[in-house]
This record gives sequence, structure tokens and C-alpha cells, in this order.
Amino acid sequence: MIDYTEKIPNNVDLGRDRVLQRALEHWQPAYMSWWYDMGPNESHNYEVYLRTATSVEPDGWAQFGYVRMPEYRWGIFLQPRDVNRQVNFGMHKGTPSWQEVPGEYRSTLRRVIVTQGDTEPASVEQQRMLGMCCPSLYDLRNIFQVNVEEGRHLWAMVYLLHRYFGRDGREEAEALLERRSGDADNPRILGAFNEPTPDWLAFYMFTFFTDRDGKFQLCALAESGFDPLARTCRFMLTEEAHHMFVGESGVSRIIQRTCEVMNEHKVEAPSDVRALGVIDLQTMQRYLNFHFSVTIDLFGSDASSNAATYYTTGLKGRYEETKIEDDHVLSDAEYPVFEVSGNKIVKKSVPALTALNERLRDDYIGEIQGGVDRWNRIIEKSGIPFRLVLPHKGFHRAIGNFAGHCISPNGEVLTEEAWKNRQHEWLPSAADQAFVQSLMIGRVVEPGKFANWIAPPIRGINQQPLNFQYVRFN
Ligand code: BYC
Repeated sequence: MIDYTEKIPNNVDLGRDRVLQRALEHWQPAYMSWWYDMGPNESHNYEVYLRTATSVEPDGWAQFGYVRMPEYRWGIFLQPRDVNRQVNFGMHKGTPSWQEVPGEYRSTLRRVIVTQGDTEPASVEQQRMLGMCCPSLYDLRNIFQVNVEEGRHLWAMVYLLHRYFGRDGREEAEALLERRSGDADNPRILGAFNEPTPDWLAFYMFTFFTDRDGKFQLCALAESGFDPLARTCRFMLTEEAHHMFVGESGVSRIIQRTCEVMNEHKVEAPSDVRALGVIDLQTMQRYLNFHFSVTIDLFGSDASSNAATYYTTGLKGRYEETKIEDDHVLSDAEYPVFEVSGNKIVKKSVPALTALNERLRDDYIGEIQGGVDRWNRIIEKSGIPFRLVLPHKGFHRAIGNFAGHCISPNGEVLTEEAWKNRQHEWLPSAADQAFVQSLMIGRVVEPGKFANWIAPPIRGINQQPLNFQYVRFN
């Protein structure tokens, strides 16, 4: 169980290490000041029906109740230690997992932890204005739940930095509160975390696509030979599942509502659909194209010596590493990657070790396709002859082999001119964004009411009814 009488709730026996405890208690006010500045706008007096972790056991961790968000108990929770756990891949395979950071991997490991940690506050910053135009109290509560948990994920990485990386770690922890999403001088580290999330369609797409990158990266880090990192990522994954649910069900509900309105009024043309105050499926496809492409960039280059090093040294594994049947060393294995040659995309085999980013990206795309299929079933059931499709993985890429090439969603290699002429068909235009923004007028806060452009969910939170007062504004 987690001790909530402590100033910093934790299950790592923080009280026994006074120096560490003091260092984190010193960081805590800086974190709170960041939350007041960059956390959800105008939310500080609201009481929100949130779940809080009470135990790290899979079946009993959630407790629901009203919380003023600045009083949310952000803390440090690691999955319990398995004393027999080993390093399961790379050159140290078969040796006991590490409880301290091996000196030679210190800077590499720190970099991975900082990169992971940086995404968490970034997403809170990206979403901070969305509460002002929420489509319902239910949705408002969900975004706040996501935001407080991203805050906790930052705590998770900051604990590792403070506990295992000494002074450098403390400096990195401070810098995590200084960078800002989209800031020209001091931006967040990874590309997608500097893109704005200006409306709720973008928010649901982000939680469906980008939070799922979080899931896959955390799964790879949960395999780490550095046991405290593995254990903290395992617990973070239990929280991540709800974020992806918010994204998938949010997009589903928008699709559902659009299809209902299209059928009721027997309209098909996007302009007619828009005139009825719902989002046309074509615009949803363009949002999907955008969020998918910027998110798959987050997996890094197709061929990466960094990724090979992370793996060989036992720092970052593959998705479900221990379920894969091979030698877990990959010295001779190969993996297919794609590149542009002339005006064609060609496949080539490269050492599997260097292609680990690409492999994780492919695992991710497989899971994403399942979600898109579920969205299409809603459209199909409505009898509407439209299907959402994932673009080719070379489409609109800024990292890796496709960066600098103009690839259509179908995977054709285009000239720059041809791309420019057609990109508005494939990516959200200023007009698309302005239209979606035009629906984000004010917020819907009457219990049980939903904005016109989104269907209600099937059920409420924690078996509460849909007209429950999920947020009290005071
Ligand atoms: N934007 O060798 P390469 C989440 C840099 S999301 C900008 O291909 P590597 C969440 C790269 O850093 C999960 N720069 O990359 C979701 C490197 O820089 P240096 C976050 C990029 O190192 C929603 C250079 O390009 N967690 O949790 O193999 C809400 C060469 O790159 C980008 C992690 O990412 C980019 N997209 O792999 C809240 C896990 N991509 O060394 C939270 C930790 C690459 O030249 N991170 N670069 O300065 C990693 O494992 C690796 O850093 C990456 C990149 C997979 C991201």
C-alpha cells in the first residue's frame, strides 16, 4: 500500500533516505509552481472526481473521490521488486538486473529517462486550454485525470533522476520544469510535443496516437536491465491504459455523432455535414493523417546506432521482449526497413540491432490499425460508404529514411510541387482547423449534456451515471 500520510506519498521507503527526501521536497514547490502556471487553465479551485492510486497491486489500486487538483497526491510508486529478475537481453543477458546505475551507462540512461520525462509535462502544457471548451463534464473530468497522471509520470522520472544520478540528475529535474512545449528558445525535446493541441478532436487523436507511443516506449523501458526504471514503467503503464481509452472512445463518439447526423439529414458532402454542426469524416481523416505521421516520428530513425546501443547494453528492450522466441542478442538477425530510391520506395534488410526503432514502430502500427478498424465498424454499421485509412508510413515524415521526401498517403513518391498542390487534401488546412475551432465555443457543463458534435459515452466513470457532477466548479 501507499503511505498517504507522507508529504510525498511513496512506496519506496523515502523516509529512510533523508538526503533524497529533502532534495525531492525541494523540487516539489517548483513542480507546484509549474502546475499553477502550466497546468489546466482556471482549474485550481475545481473539485474533480478523480481516481488516485492507493496500491500498486493490479486489482486494487484505484480510489475515486473529489479532489482539488492542486491537492492531488502526486507521488512515487514502483511495482514491487522481483529479487530474481535478470537482464533479459543484450550482452549482459542472464546476469542479475541492476539496482544501481552501471557507471559506464550513466549518461545514456540519463538521456533516455530525461527524454521520457520531458514528454509528460509537455502534454499537460499542450492541453492546458482545452478545459475552457469541453464538450461535457464527463470529458472535462477525463482530461483532468489524464493531466494529473501525466504530472505523476513526471514525478516517476524525477525520482529516478534524483535517486540515481546525483547532481546531474537534480539539474535535469529542474530543466524538465523549465522547457516549454512550442517555445522557440527552450522547446520540449521531441517533435510531436511541440505541436499545439488546439481542439478536442486533436486531443482525442493525441491520446489515441501519441499516448500509445508512450505505451510502447514504456513497454520497451519496462524491459530494462536497470530494475528501478523497469518497475516504475510497469506501474506507469497501468495509468496509460485509461489515456488511450479516452482517445479511442472520444474519436469513436465524434464519428458516431457525425454518422447519426448524416443519416438523419441524408447528407454526404462535407460542407452539408459541417452546416449541421458536426465534423465531417474527411476532416477526421486529415487529423488522423497528421497525428499518425508526427507520432511515428517519435520512434526515431529507422536505422539507429543509439537504439542498437540501448539494446546491446541492456537498457531498453523490445516490445514484449521476454515473450519473443529468439536469442535476445540479435547478433546475426536482420529486419526489413524501407527507403526511397529514385522515385520508388524499396525494401531492404538491415541488421536487426540497428532497426529496433523501426521494429517498435511496426508493433505500434499493428495496434493502431486495430483501433482504426473499430472506428470503421461504426461507420460501416451506419451504412455510410466511407472508411478511415492509415497513411503509408513514409507519409509526412520528418525523422528517418523518409525525412525530406514527399510521399503521398498511398505511398507514391512525389515531386515537391505535386506534394504542395495536394497536401491540403491530406493534412488539416487552416480552414479545417478554423471549422473545428468554431465548434469549440464555450464549455458544456450542465450534468448529462453533451456538445452537438459528439455522442455521449456508453457509460459513466466508476459506474456513476452520465449526469453525475464529475466536476464541481465552486
Ligand atoms: N523529435 O538515433 P535516433 C509518452 C533525435 S511518449 C526530435 O533515430 P534514438 C507520452 C534523437 O533524440 C514516449 N528529435 O533516435 C505520450 C537523437 O538526438 P541526438 C516518450 C528526435 O535515440 C503522450 C537524434 O534525433 N518516450 O510517454 O534511437 C503524453 C537521432 O535519433 C526525434 C521515449 O521517447 C523526434 N521525434 O530514438 C505523455 C522513450 N526522434 O542524440 C507522454 C525514450 C529522434 O542526435 N526515448 N530524435 O541529440 C528514446 O528511447 C529515444 O530517445 C527515441 C529516439 C526513441 C525518442
